[in-house]
Amino acid sequence: MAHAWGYAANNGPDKWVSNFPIADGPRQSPIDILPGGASYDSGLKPLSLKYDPSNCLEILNNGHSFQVTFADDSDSSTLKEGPISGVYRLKQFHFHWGASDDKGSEHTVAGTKYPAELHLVHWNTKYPSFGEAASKPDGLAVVGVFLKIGDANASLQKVLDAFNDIRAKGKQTSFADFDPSTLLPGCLDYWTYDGSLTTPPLLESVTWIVCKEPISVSCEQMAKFRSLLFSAEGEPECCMVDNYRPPQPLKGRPVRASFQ
Ligand code: SG4
Ligand code: ZN
Repeated sequence: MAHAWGYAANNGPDKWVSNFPIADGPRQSPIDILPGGASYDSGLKPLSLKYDPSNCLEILNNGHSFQVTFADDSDSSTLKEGPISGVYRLKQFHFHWGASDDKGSEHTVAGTKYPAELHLVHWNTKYPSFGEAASKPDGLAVVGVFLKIGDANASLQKVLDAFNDIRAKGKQTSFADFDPSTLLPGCLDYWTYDGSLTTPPLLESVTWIVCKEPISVSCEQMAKFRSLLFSAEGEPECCMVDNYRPPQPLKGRPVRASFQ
């Protein structure tokens, strides 16, 4: 990999293994979820999500995606139960999306690709910080939500309306008083499996919780995602699209479903 990692031909997912050998590891993400291959586990509890909009801090273009970051110095925005034990704090949420509506999600369902996927990233408070948790097998829990073309999504629009201030890599602006639970589907049935971060350093520390029910996004809203840039101000403009990793080998891992 000649350059920093990215999603282009010369530094994209196929090239990551040269600098990050764990890319070929035993619990990599994302995966293709085969509903028929997932086993219903009656012991899986419903997700308990409690988010405080006052923890919402800022929105940032990091050159790979954009993310909305949260104050994580108290237990006021947390994920509990579901497949995890203990208390996990919300750190940030971000998205992955395609250059066109026929691709963009990281997880797929029996080969079906969605135009985008939302990730809500939480860290296990049995560790002192996100940074420490990120390298532990039970350190992170990411809730994934598919976006499907349909009605415009009013909650998502609040996020997209901040894009004019974060068009280029490295740009950030304050983003206050947003409740991420407004982005969740009505039904919180999920699949869960042990996996990894989907970007370098690809650490195998993520309990993945992928919601069965997608949320809606309009074609116009998808177009707005594609108005962001991978490039920094002053560099040749390069649209932020196709910032997803394709499915990785399951390697015998169980995928469990919270629903029948
Ligand atoms: C995106 O690039 C986020 O912007 C990153 O957030 C995130 O890295 C990365 O995806 C991987 O996360 O849920 N897709 S994922 O596995 O959360 C981390 C930051 O760079 C470490 C903070
Ligand atoms: Zn992600």
